Amino acid sequence: MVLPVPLIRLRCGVNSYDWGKIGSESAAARFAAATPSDTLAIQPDKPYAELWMGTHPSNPSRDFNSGRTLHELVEQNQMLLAPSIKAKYGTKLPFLFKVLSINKALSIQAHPNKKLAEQLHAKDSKNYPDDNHKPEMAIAITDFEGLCGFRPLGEIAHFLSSVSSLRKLIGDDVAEAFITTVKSQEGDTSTESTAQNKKALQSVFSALMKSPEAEISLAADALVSEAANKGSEFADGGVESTSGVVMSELIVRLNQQFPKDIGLFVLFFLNFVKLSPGEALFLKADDIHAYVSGDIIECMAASDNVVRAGFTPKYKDVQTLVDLLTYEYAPIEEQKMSPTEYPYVVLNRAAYSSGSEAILYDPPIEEFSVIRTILKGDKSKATFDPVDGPSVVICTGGKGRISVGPKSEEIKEGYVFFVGATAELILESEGDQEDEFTTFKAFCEVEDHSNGAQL
Ligand code: 9C2
Ligand code: ZN
Repeated sequence: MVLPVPLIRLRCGVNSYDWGKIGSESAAARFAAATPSDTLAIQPDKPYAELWMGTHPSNPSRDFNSGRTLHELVEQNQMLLAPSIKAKYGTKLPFLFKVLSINKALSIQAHPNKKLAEQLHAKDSKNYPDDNHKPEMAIAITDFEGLCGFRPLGEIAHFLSSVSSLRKLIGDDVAEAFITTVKSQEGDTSTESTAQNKKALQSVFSALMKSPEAEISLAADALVSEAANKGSEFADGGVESTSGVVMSELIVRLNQQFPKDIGLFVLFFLNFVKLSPGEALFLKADDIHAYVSGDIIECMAASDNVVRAGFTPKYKDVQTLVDLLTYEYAPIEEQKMSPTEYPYVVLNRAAYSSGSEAILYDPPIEEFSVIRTILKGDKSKATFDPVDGPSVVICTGGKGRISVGPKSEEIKEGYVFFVGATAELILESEGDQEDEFTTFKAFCEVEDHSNGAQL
């Protein structure tokens, strides 16, 4: 029997969460609309949040030609996944690949680890649809802002001392106890000291999150006027790591999106981060975060479990969130990724001379890695060594051709392709000197793909 060439153009669905960018402003919507479908005509007033690429049942991708789901295809031709992937993850993609277009803040959230995901799913499958963990990686494709991980504790202590509405909401005693602990542990990096700090952080953060609704509302009014009146003098000028944003402006902006929300106070606890296109963050299970603006590529283990506690009209589960967090704290630099040149690709002469590149984002988990390839000018070509697992490729700009063996197709902004295991993939740019044909390729291999041991 002759097997079909494992290059399948996909049609992918976009969802309409409240926080998505509106109409054609949304890259997620534009990318989805690049592939003709009976069901998607972009409406100018509607938010479009996330394009999903994968086999997750909530929004499954389909073969553009036959209309069959990718899940059906890989179930019926399991060689598309590779035996090692099937043995570990079953007959579905281990990862879910997305494009997010963020107009207003996503919920303050964390994703449960595997064990907790199993428990939550067994208890409440409506709100926790998967029994899987969801470590995730975000790569900016436009300028991006987000909140990510707990700040260094000295910064939180600074805000507790200098922002009167925050201190009042939390209570003087709790705030003072935290400040005293942090000061007494200063400079001590021993395990015991870190454990004490984490405990103090948990107490103060839980106290905040469990504040009664009426008190939050009053304190938020006070906070917003404090911010508006003091401007750049707010919080005694803030802290160094927040220099990329004026805290008072952020508070006023987010209050317009979510008036009187508890999330306004969570800002004092989380690192604020700006990413330029190509910069990336990795969030392991149980890391707190909330994205604020921009367009990103997201890749995650195949799961849609989100524990939310603020900035959202969706279901909140504050107790679960405060219980699951690990209360690790660190400067944001520690959560940023350092992509490296991808070694298992051959660039042709045109690609080399035009400064084209393929870089690898390789998080410390097995379910996925992502390669960003930028091919500049005309006829720049990248030939990727086969990987022993499935890949999904999306083009976010420019145009060119994508080929596997004898099959070669046009690819341009928004086009998405599935590439089966062990296929040699070729990308080639078409265009003018200044054009950049940009693709992101998510893939999974069970063995270590970062040092090439099995290749
Ligand atoms: O889909 C988000 C969606 O949880 N990003 O945000 O709608 O729950 O606020 P809401 C999820 C996305 O993949 C994500 O986890 N950090
Ligand atoms: Zn998330």
